[in-house]
Amino acid sequence: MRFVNWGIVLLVMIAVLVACDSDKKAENKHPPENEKQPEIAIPDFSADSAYHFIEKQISFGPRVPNRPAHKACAAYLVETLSNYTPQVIEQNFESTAYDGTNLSLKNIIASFNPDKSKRVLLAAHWDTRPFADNDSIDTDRPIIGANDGGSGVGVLLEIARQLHLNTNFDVGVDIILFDGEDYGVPANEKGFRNVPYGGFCLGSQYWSKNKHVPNYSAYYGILLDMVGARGAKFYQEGLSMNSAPSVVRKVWDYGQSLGYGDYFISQKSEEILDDHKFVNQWANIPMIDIIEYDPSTKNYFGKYWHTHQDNMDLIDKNTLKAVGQTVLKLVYME
Ligand code: AHN
Ligand code: ZN
Repeated sequence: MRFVNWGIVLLVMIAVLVACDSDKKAENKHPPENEKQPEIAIPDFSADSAYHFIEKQISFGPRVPNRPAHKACAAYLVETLSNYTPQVIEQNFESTAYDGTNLSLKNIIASFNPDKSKRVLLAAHWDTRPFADNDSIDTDRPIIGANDGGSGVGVLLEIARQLHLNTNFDVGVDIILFDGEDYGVPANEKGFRNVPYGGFCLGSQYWSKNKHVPNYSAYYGILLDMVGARGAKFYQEGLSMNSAPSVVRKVWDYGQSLGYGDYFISQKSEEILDDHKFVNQWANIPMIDIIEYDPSTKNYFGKYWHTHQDNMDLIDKNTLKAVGQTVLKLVYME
């Protein structure tokens, strides 16, 4: 009689059983289209609330660094975020503006699920431009920045409120409000040609070299910039597509599937210098930029951009809802 190694027979049987079982698990992870997916409750983003958060910011006046309104608004932002999480950090620093002015700046960071290692970073700039360089009148007066400054922060404050009310999300979330984004060299200004990055994005440059937590990293990041104007269109921005194409596709897919296809346009746009550049290239965190883009205007943003028209009249709750609900879905699905 031939020798049978029962040990090997047993091992083969176990291997077959294990393989069958993991096949089943794989099936469960990807149910066929017609099978119902387990429902994940995604909270309703309140555009009314986001709108209120924008009104509140502009009630302080232009949030121009070194001015009292900037300081008062920072206190309001810290206090508001502290209602939603105990983890709020104020990162104070000094930076030199393009014209040599010393600026006292503050990045504000609010964290949710601080112990989770898988993290999503959501950001916007909270400062506003010191001049209306694209306007035809009062060009040296600061803009109120309802959209450019106010809108991204308004959406993020409402997301923070939802994260506090509905804790059934698995990922860690860090909300960073960058300062000193919009203190760049005025358009038509002939001097200052050698200023790095035109003097824009001072807060994200500082944070990318001095993260609030040593060795901090995130799975990916999303920057919101000018996300509240009536009829805004969001194209797939060049640097975002080069550094985090899968994140861009996921966001645009969610946006379109939620019915916001008029806002999320599946076409690539020019590369735009914005805070995500430094998060990508200096902090090595893949970050996309959801930013209004209008290929028909010469500066690619709306006609209101860096003018006194950037006020509450421009803000549309439907635009805030489209962006806010899409980003909120992303967080709860991670
Ligand atoms: C520049 O103006 C070079 N980039 C757009 C960044 C920005 C300014 N976003 C809002 N204001
Ligand atoms: Zn701006």
